[in-house]
Amino acid sequence: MFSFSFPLITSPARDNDLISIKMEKRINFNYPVLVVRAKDEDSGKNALLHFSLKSRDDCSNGIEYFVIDSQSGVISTRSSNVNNPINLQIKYCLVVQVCDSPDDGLPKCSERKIQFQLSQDGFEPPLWAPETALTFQRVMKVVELAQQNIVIDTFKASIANDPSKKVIFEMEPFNWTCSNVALASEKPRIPFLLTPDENGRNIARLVIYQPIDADPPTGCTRYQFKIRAKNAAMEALSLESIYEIEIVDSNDNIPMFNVSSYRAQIYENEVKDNLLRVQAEDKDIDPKNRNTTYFIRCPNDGKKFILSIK
Ligand SMILES: [Ca+2]
Ligand SMILES: [Ca+2]
Ligand SMILES: [Ca+2]
Repeated sequence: MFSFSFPLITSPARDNDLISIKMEKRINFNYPVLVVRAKDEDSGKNALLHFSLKSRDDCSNGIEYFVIDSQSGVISTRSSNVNNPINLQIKYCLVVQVCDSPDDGLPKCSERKIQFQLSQDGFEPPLWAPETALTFQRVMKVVELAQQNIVIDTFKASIANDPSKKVIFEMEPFNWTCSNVALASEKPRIPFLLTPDENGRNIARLVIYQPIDADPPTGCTRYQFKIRAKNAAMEALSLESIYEIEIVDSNDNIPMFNVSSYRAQIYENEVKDNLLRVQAEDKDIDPKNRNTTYFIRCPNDGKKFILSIK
């Protein structure tokens, strides 16, 4: 028995139609999206059809994400794509080839170019609430001695404005200005924490959970974070914005003399310029918090000594 007829793909019936496929549940791996049907006028083995996917220059972006069952013609998402999820914004293109399996000679084949797009309600990245979007446009100023456990900002996001769809929030420091240069490449101690809402709403709060230090040797004056909102149903559907915090210096350091006591000698009745030089340092970073003035505290002897600032 010879193979006379070419197999014919009957569904989809035409090339290039854009097929819209609605997903019933979350897009995962091994999820069937489409069935390709074909017929062959021959009988027996000559009508036994095999489906496969082909990569073609004009239509290749789907092959990474989908597989076809050679017998049933079912196209499903690839099982290895956990980290490479299907994107609902993209039109995928696949070239399906169907071949018969003749006893003699080469198989007869035909092809169909299939374009499709997947959609599912709620299967989108989250969106920031308008008031949250605004918080990313400014620099948040936090005072160094700010109280712990206070909320410094609130982030709110939702998926297609549907509060029943869950959003997960994350914070990742990626840039900072700290006085210890050795720490420049190393992540400093971050005194902030992003906490989820106790009632499960799609809100996260940025709180101060450790004392903040702006001063040397280890303090930091600026932090930049990536604030990320992820669709809990598929975390790869995420939204990311940059949030910046500037620390405003507080006067939390007293000036310190660089030695614990000073000693000078002077002869009786001698008058001397530059009897002793003292120096104190203040670790605060804001000049107005480190501005140091000197006094002589002992009032009787003080009349005999004059302090000059140089
Ligand atoms: Ca400090
Ligand atoms: Ca000070
Ligand atoms: Ca300070």
